[in-house]
Amino acid sequence: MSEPLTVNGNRLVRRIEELGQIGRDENGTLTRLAASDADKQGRDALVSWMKSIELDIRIDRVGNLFGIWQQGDVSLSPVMAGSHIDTVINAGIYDGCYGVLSGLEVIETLRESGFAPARPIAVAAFTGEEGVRFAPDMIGSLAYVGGSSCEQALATVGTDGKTLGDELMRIGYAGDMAPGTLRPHCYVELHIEQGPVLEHEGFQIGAVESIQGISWQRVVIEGQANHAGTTPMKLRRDAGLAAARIVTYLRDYVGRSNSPTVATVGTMRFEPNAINVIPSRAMLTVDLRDPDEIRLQTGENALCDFLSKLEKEEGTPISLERLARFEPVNFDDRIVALVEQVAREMGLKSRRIASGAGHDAQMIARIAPAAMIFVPSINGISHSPDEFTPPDDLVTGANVLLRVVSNLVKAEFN
Ligand code: HGY
Ligand code: MN
Ligand code: MN
Repeated sequence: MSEPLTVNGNRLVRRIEELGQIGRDENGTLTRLAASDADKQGRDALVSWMKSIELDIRIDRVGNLFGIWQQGDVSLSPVMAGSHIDTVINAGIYDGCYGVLSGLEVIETLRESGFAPARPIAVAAFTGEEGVRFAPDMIGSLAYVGGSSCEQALATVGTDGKTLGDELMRIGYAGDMAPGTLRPHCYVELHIEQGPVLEHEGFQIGAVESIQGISWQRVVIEGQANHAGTTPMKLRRDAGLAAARIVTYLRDYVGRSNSPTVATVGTMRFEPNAINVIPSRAMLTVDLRDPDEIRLQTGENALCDFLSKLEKEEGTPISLERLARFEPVNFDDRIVALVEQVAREMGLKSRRIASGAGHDAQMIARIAPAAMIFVPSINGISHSPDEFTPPDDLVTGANVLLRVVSNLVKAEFN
């Protein structure tokens, strides 16, 4: 019996590490924000790898990048594997990149093996999944599935005041294809878990069946600048104090709710940001997530009520701006079951798992059967330079993706 087909693990790991070097500063910090110069360099590297295996390269108007292996009946929609190659600030090298490069590796391996798929197979790198520079997160895949208009996405102003459209033009990745033109037959995203469950429980593969809901909001608090030494405490309108009360309120709220709800204040800025001036303004962001939509809404309402109380107590008018809002998503159980079956056939320990992190698959699930495959993250760490998954686990996950994709090429989803 011939050996089962496997990916070229060395080639995959080498490319992950090579891409992981693009976007490092003089201190070795890795940051490849959407539509930045570093993102351009990363995209250029990906395009050159796609060209080396003669993929049909397509770029849509919001910069979503596709490499299509035009095989079989090219009038049929492709089986698609993908993720993103933009990163957070001071990132690790696996989040997103692993799924894109594994999708490329699967196509390259199938092509080298003489496999003749009945339909095309595509690999996708979606624009701005992280949302750090241009909110919301998944801005590219959201436009791709029609969750926002193309114009809306391109007009989005980044944290540096530039628009996504101008920046994509500047880096040469403003394509002409309307987002969504290339619809997938089905979609599978291979990703690191970014959490502690698989490692802690000793599983090699996660068959991801759902993603929790996400709520991102920006809070602006108006106080009054005044002298830190002469202003009595009871006469202050201290935007900094109000901001601090929001952080502790969220921690207390989640603690009391006794639920899997999570809340994060990841950014906070004071004006004028001087040691001896009472902050006249505070800007912060709230990232609230919950697997249950009703509980997520309850959390948002509780925060809103607290802010109304807070602005009266502190005399600091507060405004709220929505940056992102995605409901929880359940993946296609046929593909989830296929991931489990493939893991079983390969003698791998797998479990079904929910994703705490958002992913492009959360958007693609709106237009096509979709699911995800997780591999363990060491110490559950991600969005950090300490993010790590051993090469053997990376290759194992890519071999699961290889078999899942090979099966999906024949699958009919009616
Ligand atoms: O924030 C997230 O969950 C994803 O990493 N963009
Ligand atoms: Mn990701
Ligand atoms: Mn991420």
